Amino acid sequence: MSRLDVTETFHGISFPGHLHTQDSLQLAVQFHFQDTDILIVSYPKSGTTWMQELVTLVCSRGDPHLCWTVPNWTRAPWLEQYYCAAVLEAQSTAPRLITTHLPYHLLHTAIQDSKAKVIYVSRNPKDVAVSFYHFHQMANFLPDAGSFPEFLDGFLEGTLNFGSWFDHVIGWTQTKAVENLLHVTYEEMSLDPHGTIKKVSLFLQRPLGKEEIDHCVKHCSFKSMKDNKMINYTLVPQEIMDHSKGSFMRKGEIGDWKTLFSEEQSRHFDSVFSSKMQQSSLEFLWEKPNDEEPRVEQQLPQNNTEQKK
Ligand code: PPS
Repeated sequence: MSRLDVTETFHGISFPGHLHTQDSLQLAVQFHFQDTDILIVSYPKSGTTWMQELVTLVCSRGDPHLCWTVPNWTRAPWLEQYYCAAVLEAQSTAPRLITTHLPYHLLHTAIQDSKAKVIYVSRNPKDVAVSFYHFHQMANFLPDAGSFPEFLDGFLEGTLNFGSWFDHVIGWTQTKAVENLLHVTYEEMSLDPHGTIKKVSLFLQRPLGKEEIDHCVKHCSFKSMKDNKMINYTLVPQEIMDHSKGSFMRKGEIGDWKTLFSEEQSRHFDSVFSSKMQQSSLEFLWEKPNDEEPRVEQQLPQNNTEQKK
């Protein structure tokens, strides 16, 4: 299946036709979750792959064997991609680890009565936009990104592939969206890997010892993952992902948006953010705390997320 130039539009959202079909999207929204399933949910470029690695390691108590021998799309397939059903069918052991970029409003019917454990991963949307922009340069299954200002407009308007970041985050993190949901941010994974792994392991009811947590931290570090072909997408043929134009494991930093955003773009982004996130009760810690007070984007009541440390 190549279909590099095909875009599938499903419920008004564009998806790359290379891995998505109308059938695969329809199957996803009707999926029957098992109570033992673990579902990683994210808007693209928010730390999905990192969480796939982290959860794989937590489930193996820090043993990297699976991470080094099985590609991430086989051990944690994307629910909406065409090969998912076959991969899950071939798996005999629980828990099934499944990934999705679908927004809540498309998946809520399938997930609402399930006891599956959902881990929602979010990231500073400015960093998401920059990472996604660079990814468009190398991923031949995504449309031409255009200039960065054009791309940023598309991001803010929600017209890029996978839809609106704002709808995605608001939908999945609203109160009682899902019974068992843990919200983890890219930033806390970066700033407090030990604490994050402990938190994820407790959520999955697989508490780990200190040494096991140390192993998880080591094997899901940026450096370790960048060198691991099971997760760095170098197994994907050049005509699909052009590695001469960039790396999937690109920088792995907090705040890289500052390299591309102008001051004016940043101000505009902040004002769109404030207006679109008015109804959200999330608090975000997006800057590395130094001597100053960390920058908190919004301070409203907390809902079912657990990202305050
Ligand atoms: S995708 O295509 O949606 O699955 O992409 P996703 O995995 O969500 O996001 C890719 C970005 O995550 C960074 N990444 C990491 N950063 C720090 N540490 C680790 N271990 C790590 N693993 C992945 C990856 O480099 C992409 O971010 P950018 O900013 O482009 O480097």
